[in-house]
Amino acid sequence: MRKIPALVLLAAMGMSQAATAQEVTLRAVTAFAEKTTYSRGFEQFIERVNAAGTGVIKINYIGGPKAMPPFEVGNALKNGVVDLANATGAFYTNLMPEADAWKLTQRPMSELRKNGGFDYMAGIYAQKMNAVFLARVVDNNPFHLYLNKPITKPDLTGLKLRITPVYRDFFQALGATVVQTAPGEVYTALERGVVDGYGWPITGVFDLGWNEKTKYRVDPGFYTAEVSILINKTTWDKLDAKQKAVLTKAAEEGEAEAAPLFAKANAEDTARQAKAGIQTITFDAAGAKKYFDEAYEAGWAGVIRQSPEHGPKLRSFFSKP
Ligand code: 173
Repeated sequence: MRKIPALVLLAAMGMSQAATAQEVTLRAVTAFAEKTTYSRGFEQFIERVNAAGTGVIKINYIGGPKAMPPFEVGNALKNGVVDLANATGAFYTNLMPEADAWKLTQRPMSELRKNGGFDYMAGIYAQKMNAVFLARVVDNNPFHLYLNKPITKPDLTGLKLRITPVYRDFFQALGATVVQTAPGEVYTALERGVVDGYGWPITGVFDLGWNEKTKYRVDPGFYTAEVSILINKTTWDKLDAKQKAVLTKAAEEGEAEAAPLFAKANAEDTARQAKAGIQTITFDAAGAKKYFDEAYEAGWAGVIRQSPEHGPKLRSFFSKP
């Protein structure tokens, strides 16, 4: 057999090397405290990507609010200061007010991915955030109002409440005064009596010790919390098919798990709150209906006010048929 010249062999080796993309490393931040309820889905995603992505793609987890203020995460993602972010729409309404509408979804993500609602939002993410929406890792997880002063009807007049954009229109519609803070400032605000209560989902009250400073939870819950994994679109477009596949698989797994995972967590934290002495405030049937209906009415009015172009479309995609 003819011997292959050494130079040809070397060139061939070099070519095969060039055809194999290098392992890429992505920088990631979360808008919620590390290892707490609303970062857990993202941390699981990172573990999956890093386990499956050896030699292909790797995530460098920079961390949470200690590394970056929660309301800055959207900007950092958009500008490519980070490649991946775990955040809720309410934290980047400055860039994309429509993102806060995720809280109003009354259909599962699997359905929204088929009915055009997801694709519609994806278009806005591309345009306003330079982002690709990979997965919603929090869903089926209602918000509540937590209080240190009792109420007997759906009237929040005279109460000063800690909010994010999630709760603003609703609590104001019921007469409250509101003050926006990051989650990291809630404990101190309660301790100092700066606020009479706060909005937060049913889970995670124990993560930062708020149970120590919380007397009441108002039922029913309203909306459904959304926390999602985003990737900078410029970064995404540079990835090869193999790298995208690793991210997509981990994203699909995380999104599929969210609803059942929170069904269980919701029940566990409801029981844990009762055990910790947090009392439940409920209204009569008419009061409960008024409270719940006002939440959606004020919520959609807020979205439509901030985005007259997209708000009505989102309402038809997201609302219960
Ligand atoms: O209350 C909040 O900080 C908030 O808006 C939120 C959103 C999703 C999950 C948890 C909290």
